[in-house]
Amino acid sequence: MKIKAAVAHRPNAPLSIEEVDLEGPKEGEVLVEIKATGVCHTDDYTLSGKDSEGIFPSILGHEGAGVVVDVGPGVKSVKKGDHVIPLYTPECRQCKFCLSRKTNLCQAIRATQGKGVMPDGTSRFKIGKEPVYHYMGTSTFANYTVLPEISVAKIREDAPFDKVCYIGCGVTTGLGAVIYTAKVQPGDNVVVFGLGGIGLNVIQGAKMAGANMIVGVDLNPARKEMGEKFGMTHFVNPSEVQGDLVPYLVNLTDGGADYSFECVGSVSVMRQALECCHKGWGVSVIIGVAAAGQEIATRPFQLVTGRVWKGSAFGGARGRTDVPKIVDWYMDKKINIDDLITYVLPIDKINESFDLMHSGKSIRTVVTF
Ligand code: NAD
Ligand code: AHE
Ligand code: ZN
Repeated sequence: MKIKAAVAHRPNAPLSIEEVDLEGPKEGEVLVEIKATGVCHTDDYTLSGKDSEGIFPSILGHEGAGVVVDVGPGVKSVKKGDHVIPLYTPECRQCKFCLSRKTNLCQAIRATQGKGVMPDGTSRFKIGKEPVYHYMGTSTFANYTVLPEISVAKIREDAPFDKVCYIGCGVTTGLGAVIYTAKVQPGDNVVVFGLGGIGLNVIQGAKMAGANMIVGVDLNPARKEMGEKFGMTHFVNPSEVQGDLVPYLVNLTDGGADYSFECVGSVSVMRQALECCHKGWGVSVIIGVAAAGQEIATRPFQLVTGRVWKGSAFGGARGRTDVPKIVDWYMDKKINIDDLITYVLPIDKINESFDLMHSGKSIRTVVTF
């Protein structure tokens, strides 16, 4: 079938809106009509050419919501008409990783997903005779996409696509890092670096968990008001701090953070996030994605003296199990998504979403079809 997609032909070039051929779903696959998609910093990162797994030409996008319009042979868990959120972290419930109960990182299709192809090793997208590659197993910058059955979470039908698409990445990543990865407890002091589409959801999660101090750190002064709306108790702009940021934060939190979260993707900020943690027990969670080739550093003494460095992908959430619950939280008004969606644009204007991100004007832009 002919579909409309925003194609990334090469790094750093604007996405090109064009007609693409999409082959129907094969065994174990589903065809989804994408109704809305958020634009995440990770899409921008891959488009920048710094992602070691970035492949061109490809159809980016991993924060979508839509409707199943066709299913391939053998598909049992979803049917035509089901409302779904595509999952870049699938949940097969059969691989060693799923069965371990220790991680959400299902590996059933990770190798082919990282190569931009479906599990059978081929792409469903083409322009003329040339393949166009999938991205993160989702490719939501298209009005139709094909996904493996294990890469969709069925959600309730009354949930608005243009809001719950954000649960496909940013909301779940931020809330989940607090609830599933860190397991923040009432009374904990939390420091969040980077108050964008992810960090504000970390703040929202910390508030839900009953944290005491929720300190937000961002270079953009406009993020203070938004942070406070979501439960931030203290705002720190590093450019306004006299002297080093780390001792300032340790002092502010009476010895250091119980939990810190890095939501920027900068290795120097990752070091600050670890070192502002409390001696003996503070845990720092890396969420930000740093460019290929970058490495983190600290004195081992920081770990010897009890600080813990860990990471979180998709908030540690098991997509098919947890995403429908997070949709319920939104519908029950337990979480606020609406105020974080600062712009809604038609697909033809998707390139403006990257300009809004770079200028610091947007938290999340949602693109509709
Ligand atoms: P964003 O652009 O919306 O927000 C980034 C924020 O960081 C901005 O507010 C910016 O002002 C701030 N910032 C920049 N430099 C800073 C510094 N030195 N100190 C403090 N703040 C600084 O991006 P986002 O969509 O929120 O994504 C954040 C990061 O998380 C990206 O690296 C993205 O790729 C990554 N990410 C990871 C996962 C995961 O599963 N691990 C999921 C989604 C996004
Ligand atoms: N291809 C990238 C990996 C980037 C990365 O870490 N991605 C996160 C999700 S970011 C969503 O906005 C993730 O889920 N990681 C686990 C995984 O298996 O990819 C690179 O830098 O190489
Ligand atoms: Zn994302």
